[in-house]
Amino acid sequence: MLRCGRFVLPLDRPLVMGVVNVTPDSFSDGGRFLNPEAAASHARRLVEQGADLIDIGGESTRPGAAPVSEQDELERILPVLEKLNDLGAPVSIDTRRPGVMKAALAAGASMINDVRALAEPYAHEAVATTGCAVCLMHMKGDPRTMQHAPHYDDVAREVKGFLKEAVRKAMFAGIGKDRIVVDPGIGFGKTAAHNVELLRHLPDLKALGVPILVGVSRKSLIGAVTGRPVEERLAGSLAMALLALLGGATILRVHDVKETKDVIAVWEAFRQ
Ligand code: 7PJ
Repeated sequence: MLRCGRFVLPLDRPLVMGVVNVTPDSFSDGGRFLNPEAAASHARRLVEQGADLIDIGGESTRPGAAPVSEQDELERILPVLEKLNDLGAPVSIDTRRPGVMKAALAAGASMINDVRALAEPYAHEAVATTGCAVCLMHMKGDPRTMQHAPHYDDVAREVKGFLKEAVRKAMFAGIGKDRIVVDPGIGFGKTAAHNVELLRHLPDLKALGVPILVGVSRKSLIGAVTGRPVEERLAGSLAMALLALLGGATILRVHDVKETKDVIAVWEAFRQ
């Protein structure tokens, strides 16, 4: 099980994390849920569709995205969080900033999803003193430049080594293993070939002894493989989600919750 603030999530079946972006510039749904009311009702709809947790982001991390100020990030996230206190499912906040982590956790968030794996000063402290869960993700470089010719000698080994060290640091800071999730960071400083290689080596990450979160939903990887624009990547995303399950993923971060639940149903029928 995963300890996640006031929630405890079972891990005997795969979980779905539904994405709600409150950014004007996210690649697949940027600008749709900038209004807190619209964002909150989208989160509720995703939970009705079967999302086990909701991930809210106020700073786009898509390739080339410009950073936003901490103030702007807080102004995007906090009004949505306030409206979701009775959601009945944990809310994760996608942020790299310790100040945003603290404010969000105080406002009822149950998980921190950090694409920088708590690299900023005081990020470990912001998380350690609470009971929230944390997702430690691998990223090479930063969103502005990460897709400029990323290079690895052995991508699977490098990512696993990074995540192992990130888990060690988190535990050293006092974050219990039952609160930690790792993520290879599909699309974050990786070519399509790197991403496929990582998916193929996903079972290697099981040795870290914590749940594996994977996000492929609508990503450019799906575009590279299928040749489809972002609004036509559902089928490719679902097929890739099934491959992630096959590799041992326990949490799928997706935009299309209802369809992904069907993939999980197929997977459950197959594996039993
Ligand atoms: C991911 C994420 C991911 C985690 C984004 C997008 C780009 N957080 N935030 N893993 N992707 N943990 O939604 O496609 O793959 S933003």
